[in-house]
Amino acid sequence: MKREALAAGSLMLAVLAGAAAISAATDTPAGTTIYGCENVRHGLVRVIPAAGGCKRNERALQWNERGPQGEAGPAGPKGDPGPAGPQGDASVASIGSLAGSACTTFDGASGKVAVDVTATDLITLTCEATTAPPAGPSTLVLNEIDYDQPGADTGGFVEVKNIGSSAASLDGIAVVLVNGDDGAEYARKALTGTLAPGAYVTVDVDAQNGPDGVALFDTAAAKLLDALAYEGATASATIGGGTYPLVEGTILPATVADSNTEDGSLIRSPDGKDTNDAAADWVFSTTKTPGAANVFTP
Ligand SMILES: [Ca+2]
Ligand SMILES: [Ca+2]
Ligand SMILES: [Ca+2]
Ligand SMILES: [Ca+2]
Repeated sequence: MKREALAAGSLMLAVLAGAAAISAATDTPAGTTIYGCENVRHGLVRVIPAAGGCKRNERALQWNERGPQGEAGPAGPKGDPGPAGPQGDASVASIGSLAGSACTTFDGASGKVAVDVTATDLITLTCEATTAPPAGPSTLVLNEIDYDQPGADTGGFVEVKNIGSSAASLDGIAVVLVNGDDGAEYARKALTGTLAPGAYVTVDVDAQNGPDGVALFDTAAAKLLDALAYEGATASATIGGGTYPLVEGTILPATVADSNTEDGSLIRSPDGKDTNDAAADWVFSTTKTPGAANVFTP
C-alpha cells in the first residue's frame, strides 16, 4: 500500500509540476529557474518566486522551464512608414527635356537619350548610339616651305598636312622639287606611313631659291595632288614622264618669297587653306612652324 501511495504521490507531483511549468512558462522570463517546495508528507508542490522560501516539512525543488527553441512564428504586422527623403534635383524640368542628353550605351558607345511616351503614358528612355558621320576623303596639301635662310641655305623643310576628314596613306606619295628653268625634277623625297586628319609631316630638304616649284605627287596614281611655284612661274613640270603645271590659280607674286635676310617661311594662311589660288593662299611669315599649325607673323 505504501508503495502505491508513493506512486500516486509521484503522479500528483508530475501533474502539479506540469501545471507549474506551464504557469512558469507564461509568467517567468525565458531562461530563468523555477523554484518550488514539495510537501514531504503529501507530495504537494507549490511554486515560489525565489529560492529559500520552503517550510520545514517541505523539500526545495528547482528546475528550468526552457525547452528547445520552437519554429519561427508568422511575420509581424507592417511597420510605420519611414521619414520623407531629401528633395530631388530640380534641374530636369520634364521627362521630354531629357531627350538629346549624352549617355553611354550598353556596349559602351557614346550616344544620346531618346524619349518615347506611349498613349498609356508608358515612358521609355533609350540611349541611341551616335553614329559617326561618314568619313570624307583625305586631302594632302603642301602647307609650309622654308627654302631660304639668312646667309647660307641649310636646314630647309617642306611641310605636308592632311586637311581632309579621314586618315591618309602616305605610301607612294612624294615631295618632288622642280627646277623652274627647265621644269625638270631635281630632288624627290618619298613619304611613308599614315597621316591622321589634321596632322602634319615634315620633310627635311633644301629646296632651291626660285623661280622654282614644289609638287606633292601620287606616284602610284601618277597624279599631282598639290603644287606651289615660287618666285616665278614653273608652268610645266616633268614628273615621272608626265607634265604638270605647278601654278595654282593666280601666280604667287615674286614679292611673296622666303627671305635671305629674315628668318621665316612661306605658309598657307590660315593654316591648311587651299583654294587652288597661290596668291590667295600663301604668305611669308617670320614664324616657322615645322610639324605644327601655321602662324602668320608679318
Ligand atoms: Ca639664303
Ligand atoms: Ca626661310
Ligand atoms: Ca592646291
Ligand atoms: Ca607649319
